[in-house]
Amino acid sequence: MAEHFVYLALGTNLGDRLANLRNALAILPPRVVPVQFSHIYETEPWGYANQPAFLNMVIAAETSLSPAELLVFLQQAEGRLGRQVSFPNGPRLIDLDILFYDDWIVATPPLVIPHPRLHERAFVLVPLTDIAPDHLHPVLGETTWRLLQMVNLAGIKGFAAYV
Ligand code: PH2
Ligand code: MG
Ligand code: MG
Repeated sequence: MAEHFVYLALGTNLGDRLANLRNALAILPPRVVPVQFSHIYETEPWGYANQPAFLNMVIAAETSLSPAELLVFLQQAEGRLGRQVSFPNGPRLIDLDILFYDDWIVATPPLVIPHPRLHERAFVLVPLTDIAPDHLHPVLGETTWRLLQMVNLAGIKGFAAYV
């Protein structure tokens, strides 16, 4: 029984980006079972400008893994999908980040939930608003929709309705 409900962010800016998203969604089950999918957005790189545009999306998923197990599982999935070591905010074949884990607050780096920068990032908040506009951020006490009002939406374009 999958008793936990999580939101995950997917990002990719190398190779066949749409295929990278599809492949990521395909290898998550059965440990992590996607149940809701945002649209897909093409987004200007944030943090380090000199790299290709990203595709970003957000999913909701069910899992029995603990937060620490989920982090390891996602890192292993990134490796199986072919991700090479890069630098912070640098180009990546696939990035799988935990945004929320139920309404838990976890602060044991490298495991920090909610994701510490999600509220600053339009490339996360726009797709998260597709599937969870009323979700309350357990630390900030704001809904996704309210957080979205506070970020700059420049550089975020719709790319595809569905993977
Ligand atoms: N991920 C980063 C750094 N910068 N920029 C965009 N547009 N999308 C991302 O997913 C992204 C980024 C680090 O994980
Ligand atoms: Mg990331
Ligand atoms: Mg990551």
